[in-house]
Amino acid sequence: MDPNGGVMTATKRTAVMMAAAMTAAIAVPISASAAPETAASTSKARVVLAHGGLRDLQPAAAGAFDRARAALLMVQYDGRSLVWLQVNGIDRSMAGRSFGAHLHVGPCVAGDGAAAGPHYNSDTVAGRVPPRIGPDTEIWLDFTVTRAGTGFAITKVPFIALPGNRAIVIHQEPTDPNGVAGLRLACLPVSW
Ligand SMILES: [Cu+2]
Repeated sequence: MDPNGGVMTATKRTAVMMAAAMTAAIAVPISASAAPETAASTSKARVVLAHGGLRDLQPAAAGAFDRARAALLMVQYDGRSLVWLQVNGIDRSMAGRSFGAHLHVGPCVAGDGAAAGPHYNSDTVAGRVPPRIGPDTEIWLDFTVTRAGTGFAITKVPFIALPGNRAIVIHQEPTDPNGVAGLRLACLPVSW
């Protein structure tokens, strides 16, 4: 209900949705321990948050992400996922350049890019052969570096990634239509 008695505007609706997402994020630890299970809880959103300094996957050379930090927010609901990635502290000489970033199945291990394994692909998980590769079956979060040395990406996918110790990997190049983005530069661990 709109407290002003009028039709809810698009701006208001967006604000309400964002507030709901933030409330869900805050509510997760509380509802997990306190709230009794109800029928409605089956449609509850799960919120995954990860943040911290990026781990260096190319420690032998100085890189643009050596001082970077990142935050990832993933909201899983109704068989879908909304994912936000914010990267700060990127070398400002990279302004205007775009980098590929994806959710990979394996963990984020400093100095060991291979440990992250392949992209998380919902077709692969479902056993579909061959798997379709694209922004609907994988979580792609390519970003372009701003003059302030930040990057931001948002994506929505029609699946919920299974829990695990996983990695957001940042690559040297933008993602091409085959999902290829070159050298693995840095990663952010994400577990749920
Ligand atoms: Cu990748």
